[in-house]
Amino acid sequence: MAKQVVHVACSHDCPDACGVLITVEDGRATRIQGDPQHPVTRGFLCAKVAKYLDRVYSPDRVLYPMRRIAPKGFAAAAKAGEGARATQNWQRISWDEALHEIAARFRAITAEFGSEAILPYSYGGTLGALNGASMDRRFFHRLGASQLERAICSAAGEAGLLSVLGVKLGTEPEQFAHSRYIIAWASNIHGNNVHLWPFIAEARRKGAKLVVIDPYRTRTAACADWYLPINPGADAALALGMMHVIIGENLHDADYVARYTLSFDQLREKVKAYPPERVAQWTGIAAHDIRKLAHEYATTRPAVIRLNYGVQRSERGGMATRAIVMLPCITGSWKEIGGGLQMSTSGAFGLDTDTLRRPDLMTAALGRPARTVNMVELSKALNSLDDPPVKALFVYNSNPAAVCPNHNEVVRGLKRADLFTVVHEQFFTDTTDYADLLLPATTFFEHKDLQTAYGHYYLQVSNQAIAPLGECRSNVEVFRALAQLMGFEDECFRESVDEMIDGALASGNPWLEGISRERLERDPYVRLNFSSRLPVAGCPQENSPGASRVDDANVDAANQPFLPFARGNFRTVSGKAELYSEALKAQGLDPVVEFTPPAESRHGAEHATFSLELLARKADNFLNSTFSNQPSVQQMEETGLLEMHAADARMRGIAQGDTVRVYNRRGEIFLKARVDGAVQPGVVSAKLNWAKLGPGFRNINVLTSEKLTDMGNSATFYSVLVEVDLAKPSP
Ligand SMILES: Nc1nc2c(c(=O)[nH]1)N[C@H]1C(S)=C(S)[C@@H](COP(=O)(O)OP(=O)(O)OC[C@H]3O[C@@H](n4cnc5c(=O)[nH]c(N)nc54)[C@H](O)[C@@H]3O)O[C@H]1N2
Ligand SMILES: Nc1nc2c(c(=O)[nH]1)N[C@H]1C(S)=C(S)[C@@H](COP(=O)(O)OP(=O)(O)OC[C@H]3O[C@@H](n4cnc5c(=O)[nH]c(N)nc54)[C@H](O)[C@@H]3O)O[C@H]1N2
Ligand code: SF4
Ligand SMILES: [Mo]
Repeated sequence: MAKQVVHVACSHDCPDACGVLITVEDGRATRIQGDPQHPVTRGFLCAKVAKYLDRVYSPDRVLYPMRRIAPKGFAAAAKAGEGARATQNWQRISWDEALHEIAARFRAITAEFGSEAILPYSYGGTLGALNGASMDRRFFHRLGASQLERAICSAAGEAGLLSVLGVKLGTEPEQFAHSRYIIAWASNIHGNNVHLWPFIAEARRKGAKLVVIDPYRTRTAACADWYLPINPGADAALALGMMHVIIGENLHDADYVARYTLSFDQLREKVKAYPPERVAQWTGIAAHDIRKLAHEYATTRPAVIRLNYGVQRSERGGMATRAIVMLPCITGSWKEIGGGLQMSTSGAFGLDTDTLRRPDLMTAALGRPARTVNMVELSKALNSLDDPPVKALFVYNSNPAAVCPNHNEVVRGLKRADLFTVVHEQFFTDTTDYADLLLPATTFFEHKDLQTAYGHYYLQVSNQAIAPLGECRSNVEVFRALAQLMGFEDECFRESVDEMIDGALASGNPWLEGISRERLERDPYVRLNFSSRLPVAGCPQENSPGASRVDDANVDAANQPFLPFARGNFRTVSGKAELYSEALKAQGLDPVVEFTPPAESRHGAEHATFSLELLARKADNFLNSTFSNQPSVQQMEETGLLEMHAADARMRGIAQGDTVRVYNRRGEIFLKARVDGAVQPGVVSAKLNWAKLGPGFRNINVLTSEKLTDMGNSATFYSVLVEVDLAKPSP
């Protein structure tokens, strides 16, 4: 029997980008395990991906192209009594037929409304560099389709981080083992970033303290040395309060500040307005605790912050991130191994994204950049966008009918009979219920890709382990075939996967020096080459206006700890950590930093009507909406719950297990009350999953809004006010 072990990289939207080994026997995957040789992910997988064979070989996979032969919508499917698959709604067709129909419809729509009436919609189904964003972008650029602003996840935090550092770099996970004080700030480590935990555990064995700042008592909070529940959206106030204490008591690193930061004096003035007593009222954290946190953070060395994206899913999330990122810049903890901060490491990879995505094809096609539609505002785009209206939607790598805010309005748009919707998917998701044409997609077992990471600095080639199931095709192959049918002659549409990987690696980023596809195929865990010199002029580093300076400060021997800002090297315009930003001022924002409570919060105007702050969180065992339909994973995650505090429950006559109605102006959902101490008074929490598997075929996004954040135009999933009533007592 032919048996081999293939190295792949998990491509899910997760900071860890695990090294994975798949045993393949006679063409069938028979075992999945973590690659013990991967220096960060070190041989274990999260619980959901450990069950991945169930996903790949699920009887529920979409395996063939199909055409809808029933009305759009889940109700239609449910009535026919077939649950999620509803195969009687579909007629199997050939790839040829499907692709010809798409090409014909795209041509007709372009002729009548212009090419911008076509909207691509994709996000984090796979983060592989090729299947995430390459041939698809080339295709839509060449077509002249509307551009999608992919801001649903991290854009506010990125804008906040970049406003101070100028680049998305941070402390590498391995260094957390050397930290003595670790703050997990809006960071659900056991749920969303589990491979960081062993490094934290190692640090704690050596005496480090773990502090968790989160309005939800996560598993990580439960095992922290100090858990600080914070009111949602109040993080900027806390960081400002900490800086008030640190600067006020001269606990900052005056030398580092003088050398490497811009406009410290303005920050010093600003933080005077945030004494701990004032900050306590916003954050719900006692003034003496704020003082203690500031002291401990500034004086225990090295101290590191794992900042995750929970903070920035809030109306003022950009400014909150900015405030927190200033902390290691004033304590100078960037100098120390095990110091600094990590939010994202993705800025180090510097692949040649222009070569992968070819934005020049769009300007060539239209003579200008195409209009931009923010993916957070899909409901508005489908229901009210004009000139031209959206007439065709091509969804891949995403499940908007589950993950988009203001679900009811999204569904109203997706139901439009005149909207031509194509969905390329692995499963019969909430979104496929509104597709006219359904195309079968491969999993990361079934195609080759190049994998970066946003939680460490290792690059991997993910090999193809098995042949595609049924007639599944990868994103790259679908858009390559469509380009051919549309008559797009450009050479780039004929490139092979290997040629695309080679092109991505040939960016000139010095940290990729010596890293070729061939080397990655031999050596599955290659760390970026930080021994190489800093980027020099012309290097296509992402968002790095200051990258033209040559500096020797980062010249570490290979495999030495990477200290990106030990001697400055910030990639801002000034080359310093910008505590004052002209760019923010130009946007009408505070150029230093400030705190304003979110409108949808306990300090906002609507609080009189809807008095509870909802955290519409992710599930530890799902990945956004992915996995929520997989029986072996469902067993690990209880859904349909509203977690609330005993005081709020009592006030409403609600007891554990009762059915409650959770509602606001946007919608309502019926959930089961769970009174378990996970949240503080005034806060409730519920988790994301597939809508059609939820009570009343809805999910928590019926309550969330498409309001955008202060920076980055991102989503505000964690700035939501609701009210809760008793609907039906438990029997
Ligand atoms: N198991 C699992 N892993 C995942 C995902 C998943 O769905 N499940 N999703 C993946 C994706 S797409 C991403 S972007 C990353 C995101 O990973 P994280 O950045 O960790 O994102 P969240 O879970 O949104 O938020 C983290 C924590 O912030 C808390 N939080 C909410 N509001 C606030 C606030 O105002 N202040 C503070 N201090 N904390 C707040 C939440 O309760 C949560 O525990 O995880 C990835 N990994
Ligand atoms: N209430 C609430 N809503 C949220 C969030 C939250 O915390 N709370 N989190 C938000 C965040 S951070 C994010 S990133 C978004 C995530 O939004 P999405 O990226 O849409 O997330 P998923 O639900 O994981 O859906 C991805 C889909 O891609 C499919 N897929 C996987 N691989 C491939 C492939 O190779 N090709 C194709 N064609 N399809 C593939 C999967 O089967 C899956 O259905 O959700 C956002 N929505
Ligand atoms: S989802 Fe994250 S933790 Fe799980 S296997 Fe993939 S990369 Fe690793
Ligand atoms: Mo995300």
